[in-house]
Amino acid sequence: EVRRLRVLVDMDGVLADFEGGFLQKFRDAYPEEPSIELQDRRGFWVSAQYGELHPDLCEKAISIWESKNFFIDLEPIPGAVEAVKEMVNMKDTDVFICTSPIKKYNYCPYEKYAWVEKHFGKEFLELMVLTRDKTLVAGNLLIDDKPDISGVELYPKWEHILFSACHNMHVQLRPPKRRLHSWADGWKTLLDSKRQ
Ligand code: UMP
Repeated sequence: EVRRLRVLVDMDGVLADFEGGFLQKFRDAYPEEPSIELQDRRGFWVSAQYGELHPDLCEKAISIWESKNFFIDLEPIPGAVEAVKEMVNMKDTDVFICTSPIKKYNYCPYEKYAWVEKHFGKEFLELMVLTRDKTLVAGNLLIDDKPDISGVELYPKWEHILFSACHNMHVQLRPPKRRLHSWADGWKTLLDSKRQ
């Protein structure tokens, strides 16, 4: 008898380059406004850091990801598509794509499905989990670039692996919390460490 490993993989910042796509579209939409280089990003919330630059910029930042074609146009994170396609085919492994849509729902949820179909294929739509509360989802691992993941379930089933992103590079992890530095980092070893 083998226990299967269930891996939850976040989308924005882990599979899809939200930060890069945002910066490009923000600069195109607001060429006169200041923007934040990726190396200067701090904190998960883009809108909060732009809001600190100037109060008007919070709303302007939000307008970018609320626009049609923002999510579908995101580039994949390097190595992400290859890694997840390989992970899905691994023995005794179940993979789900676990993502929180924004509340302005006219484009985002649709485009998240369309993005997965575009980069992975129709079969992968079966793996989609859209939720604003990832603590409700049971899995062994959650690979996510958001440093603090909380919700109504105080004891989520998963171990959160922090996927490195421009905004979390400087976050000091409290042991035993672990990072995956990129898709070139040892994700297979990480999965094996959770098998028994
Ligand atoms: N998001 C915001 N504000 C920000 C940055 C991101 O609402 O400043 C949204 C975009 C994504 C979601 O839909 O948050 C990220 O969700 P997860 O990566 O936690 O799934």
